Amino acid sequence: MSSRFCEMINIQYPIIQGGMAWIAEASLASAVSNAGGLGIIAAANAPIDYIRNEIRKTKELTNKPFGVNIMLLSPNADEIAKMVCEEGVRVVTTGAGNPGKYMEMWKAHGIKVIPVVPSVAIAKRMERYGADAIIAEGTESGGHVGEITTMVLVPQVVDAVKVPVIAAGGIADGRGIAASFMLGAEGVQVGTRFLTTYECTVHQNYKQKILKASDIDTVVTGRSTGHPVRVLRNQLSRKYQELDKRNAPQEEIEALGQGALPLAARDGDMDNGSVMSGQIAALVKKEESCQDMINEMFDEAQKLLGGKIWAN
Ligand code: TUI
Repeated sequence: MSSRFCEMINIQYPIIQGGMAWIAEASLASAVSNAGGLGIIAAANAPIDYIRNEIRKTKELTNKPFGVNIMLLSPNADEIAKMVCEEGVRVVTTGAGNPGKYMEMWKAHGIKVIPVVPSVAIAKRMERYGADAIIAEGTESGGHVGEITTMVLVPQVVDAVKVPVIAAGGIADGRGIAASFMLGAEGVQVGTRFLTTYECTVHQNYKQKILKASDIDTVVTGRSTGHPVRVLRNQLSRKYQELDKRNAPQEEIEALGQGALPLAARDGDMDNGSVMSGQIAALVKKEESCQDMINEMFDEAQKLLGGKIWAN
């Protein structure tokens, strides 16, 4: 089994923690990195100084590699792209758009760039721009999603590019890791299962909603806005669905989403907040430390694969 990805980033286990908006900050990122994975701080729509501070805090909490996820729909994306160079960040993952215009600057600063992509065409384009690895994210994921499932997307992206491919979407245990490797991935990105770790600072109500979720509890809202988002069903998702059904104006739909993420993640409002989650939430059954979670997942994957899939 290849450990090309681990060697590239200098991590022990080939697992990236998803850049969950309003959730993934210094506490979670440093815990994942200290456990041997790649912890990620989500820049999302946050102000630049907030993110800079999270980066500095993470550096105090770990001396292992960590990264920053830049959500390209953010009005601050240009500023954040420059700031990560100033702060000496070693790895950047990107989401919700094309990072092409920043690539040269990031490469010049020695940053490893790992874009998240929802299709083969975008994966090929990212490799041409100089991506060091590609995260192929299936529609099972939480948050902003594409159309294609992980099972279908990953092997096609593996065939289309030479750089390591990281599978994302629907992975929450050792079986998911083993399956991803069988599809040709050299690593996984996991979001939803990290939500219920002790080090994840998301509101306790959010954790409980993940722990109680069943297989059919997520829905994709906002398809008509061009930014479809997978969330756990609640009062807000039902409002979205009503607006979608009667072809409400874009502005009305987008207004509904304003502030909905922090409302769920920080204030714990499970009715009016946007509770982003992957379809795999039902497989998440307990709260635990990041270290225990990662060890358990990779022990199981190793048994299933009959060999090690990581560096040391
Ligand atoms: O980005 C994500 N997941 C996210 S971002 C987010 S914050 C948000 N909130 C409200 C509305 C929209 C976003 C929550 N979850 N995943 C990675 C991802 N990237 N999924 C899809 C894409 C993507 C889409 C198009 C990547 C590239 C792309 O390229 C378009 C182009 O122009 O080439």
